[in-house]
Formats: sequence, structure tokens, C-alpha cells
Amino acid sequence: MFFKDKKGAELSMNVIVIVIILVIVLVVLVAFFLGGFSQLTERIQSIGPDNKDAAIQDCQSKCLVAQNLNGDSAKERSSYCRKTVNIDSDGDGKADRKDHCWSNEIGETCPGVTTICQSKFDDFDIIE
Ligand SMILES: [Ca+2]
Repeated sequence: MFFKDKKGAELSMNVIVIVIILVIVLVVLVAFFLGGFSQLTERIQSIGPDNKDAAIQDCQSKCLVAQNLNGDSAKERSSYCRKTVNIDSDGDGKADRKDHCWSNEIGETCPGVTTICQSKFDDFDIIE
């Protein structure tokens, strides 16, 4: 051995103390990250509602595009028909419906297009 007995014993005591401190720090860090991670996934899983004014404007411009498409099937596949907006209908801050532009919540009907959309899509779908 390199060291005398006493020095060697001191050194291994220091190593043990450092290892114990490191383990404690590691456990605290892991607990911290796991806690933060579960909060994060919870936040991601609950979808916030979309801005309704922005959604209405988007519906209006998508309507103009859809009205210029030729044929019912093209209108049916338009982004006006397919767009959905996350709506918080009970005011708890979490979206609970996916509404189409012409639903009662958004109310952007598109003459000549909405009835075609309604043959394929419901006005809204319930989330969860
Ligand atoms: Ca809600």
C-alpha cells in the first residue's frame, strides 16, 4: 500500500462521506425531476382553449378559399371543413370540445360550403 494505515483509513472515511452526500443529492435531484416531469405531462395532457377571435378570423379566410373550390368533394376536403378549434365550454380553463367553424360556439357559417361540411363532420366533438 502507498499510505500508512491511519492515512488510508482517513481517506476511505472521506470517500464514504462524499459518496453518502452524493447519493442524497442524487435522490433529491431524481425526486425533483420526477415531480416536475409529472406536472409537465399533466400540463401537456390538458389542452388549453384556443383564442376564439383568432379562430373566427381563420375560419373566415378559410371560408373564402373553400368557396372558390370547384365541386362538393373539394369543398368537403377544404381546410374550412377540417379545421377544429379547442373550446372551453364550461370555463374551467381546459378545452373540452373540438369545434368546427360553423358550430354554435364559433358561428362562422360559410354560404355554399357549411352544408357540405355538415354532411361529413359533426358540429363539434367532445374531448376526453
Ligand atoms: Ca372545460
